[in-house]
This record gives sequence, C-alpha cells and structure tokens, in this order.
Amino acid sequence: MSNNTPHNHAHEDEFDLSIDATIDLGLDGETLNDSTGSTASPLVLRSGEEPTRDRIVVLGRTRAGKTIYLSRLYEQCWHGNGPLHMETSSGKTHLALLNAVAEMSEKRRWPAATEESTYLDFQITWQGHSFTMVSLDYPGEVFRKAFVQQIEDANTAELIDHVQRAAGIVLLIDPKVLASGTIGDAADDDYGMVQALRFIRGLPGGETVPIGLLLTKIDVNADLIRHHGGLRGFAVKYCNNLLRIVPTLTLFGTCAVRSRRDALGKDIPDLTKPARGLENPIVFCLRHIIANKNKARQATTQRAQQEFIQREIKEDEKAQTQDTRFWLWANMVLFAGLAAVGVLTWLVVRQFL
Ligand SMILES: Nc1nc2c(ncn2[C@@H]2O[C@H](COP(=O)(O)OP(=O)(O)OP(=O)(O)O)[C@@H](O)[C@H]2O)c(=O)[nH]1
Ligand SMILES: [Mg+2]
Repeated sequence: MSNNTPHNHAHEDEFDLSIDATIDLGLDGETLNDSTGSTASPLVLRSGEEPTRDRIVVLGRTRAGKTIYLSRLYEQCWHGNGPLHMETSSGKTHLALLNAVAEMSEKRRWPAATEESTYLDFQITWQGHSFTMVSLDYPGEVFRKAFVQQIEDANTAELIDHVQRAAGIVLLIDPKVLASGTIGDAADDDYGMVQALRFIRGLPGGETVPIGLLLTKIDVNADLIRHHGGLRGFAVKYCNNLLRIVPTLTLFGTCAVRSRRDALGKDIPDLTKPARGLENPIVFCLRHIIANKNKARQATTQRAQQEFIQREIKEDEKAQTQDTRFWLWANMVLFAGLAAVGVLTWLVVRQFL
C-alpha cells in the first residue's frame, strides 16, 4: 500500500494478511523449559487435575477489539452460508450481538467499552462436527488486573477460571499498541499475555491447547505490518516473548469492521465493505480440538486394549497355576493310591507266604 493513503487506511483488496503463518523459532522443548522454568507463574493453579476443556477463549486487553470481533463473527456466521455456523443458546445474547453490529452499520457508532463480563455461549457447526464454544466478553481492565497486576478478586477469578477451561485460545492484539503504545499499554499485550500463556501451558494437559494470535484492525494497521515484513516479521519483532512460550504460534490477521473518516475527520465504522479473516482462528482452534479429541480417544482405546491384554494374561496365568495345582494333587493322590494298593497287596501276599 502506498504511504500516501489517507489516514493510513488500506484499500479494500490491498491487504492479504488474513493468511495464517505458523512461526517456529526452532527452540526445542528443553530450551523452552529452561526459559520458562526459572520464573514460575505467580498465578495459582486452581486444581492439580486436568480441567474440563469446553471452550474457546478470546483474550485481549482493553480496546483490543474483542466485542467487535465476537459480534461481527457471530453476525457473519449466523447469516452466512460459509462452512462455519454459529448459534447462541440465549435469545438475549443473539440480540445483543446483532444489535452491536446494527448499531455500527445504521448509526455509525462503535460499541461502548464493555463494562461487565458477559458469557456468550455458541453452538458451532463445522464440517459435520458440533462444538460448544463459550466465550467471555470482559472489560479489558480485568485482563490487566488478572495477568499484569495479578490481583485476585471476583472478576479476575472468573477470567482465570475461564482460561483454565480453554480448549483453544485466540489472543487478540492491536498491533499499534505493541508498536507505538505506551509502556503500560504494551505491557498488557507483552507481559500480560506472557503470563497468560505460561499459565495455560503450565496447566495439566495445557501443552496441547491450540493458541492463535490474531492481530486486529488490519484495515488501519496494514502498512505497519507490511513495514515489518508481514504477520511473521511483525510477530518476530514485537511478540518474541510470546514466541518463547509458544514457539509454534499460529498468526492471523483480521479486520472485523473497517473504519473511515467522516466529514468531521472522526473515525466511524463502515460496514459497506466486507470483514476479513474472522473465521480463520476459530477454524484453527476447532481443527486442533478435534485432533486432540481423536488423539485422546485413541489413547483411551489403546489403554483399554492394553488393560484387556494384561487381564487376559493374568487370567491365563491363574488358570495355568490352577491346572498345575490340580495335576500335582491328582498325581499325589494317584501315588498315594498306588502306594496303598502296593502295601495292601504286600500284606495280603505275606499272609500266604
Ligand atoms: N479500524 C478498525 N477499528 C476497530 C476494529 N475493531 C475494533 N476497532 C476499534 O477499536 C475500538 C475498541 O474495540 P472493542 O471491540 O470495543 O474493544 P474491546 O476489546 O471489546 O474493548 P473493552 O471492552 O474496553 O475491553 C473500537 O471502538 C474501534 O474504534 C476493526 O476491525 N477495524
Ligand atoms: Mg468490549
């Protein structure tokens, strides 16, 4: 994109950043353990057992774009005919999500900052698989409190509990905050996200949870990302600490709602143009969740088979021992019988001698 594009906005088809790119820095497991082991997560594990993983969790600091991403994703998947379909089980949630999009489209108003945490639960259908996705639209401040300041209160406990149950994670980051935000703002996406990832990876079974990094607002950040060589180049420069925790981090870019300047120079939502890259991170999580489930099922079947074989071997051994004992006793009885007959015969014969 040329540098003289007004207000740094990308033209509709100029950015092709929704393509995911897996990053592998070539760090082996040991290096990773070394780098993560020395600084144990201050977040306390709520239990030592593997948690029930039933949700995809969307994590992001304040103004990362969580509300807009979730509502536009839902609107597209509800109305669209694409491979991913979403339906909420609550009419109230359905209306809230569609109203948020309608307000942007009709009133050209961005949604207000989220004030309190709201659970959004969806039934997702994809390639014949059904999956329940529970997401939490929470005020970004709660993220900072939980993972940067590590304050324990009802809100942070709820967020941490939510994260513990994640079967897949989508981290939302506004690239501009990392590249040119204040130290405090960038700390949410850098230090805060590192703590969140370390916490997730440290949970029992947490090493297999798929984690996607979604760079948001690509319509206004396309130049910045291109300047650093695309999604991969940007992540290597600004997300190296996240990559240390998750060396194979899959990257995505999205533009949920484009913005444009109105006559007064104010940024307003523009829904006349299509969204980009909304579904990719969800499909990525679903693919891994299904693969993880299949692996777990295979492991269970294998374990059951091994247990069955072990049981059979034990029963065989038991039956063999019983057989051996029987023949031992039978032989002893036979010998005793023969001996008794011999003695009797000898006694009888001796009478006649
Ligand atoms: N250009 C552009 N701007 C966006 C996009 N998504 C979000 N924004 C801008 O980012 C702001 C914050 O988006 P939200 O979705 O409300 O962010 P949030 O993460 O829910 O923020 P909190 O509720 O405060 O935690 C919006 O008011 C928009 O100005 C996008 O796809 N493109
Ligand atoms: Mg919000």
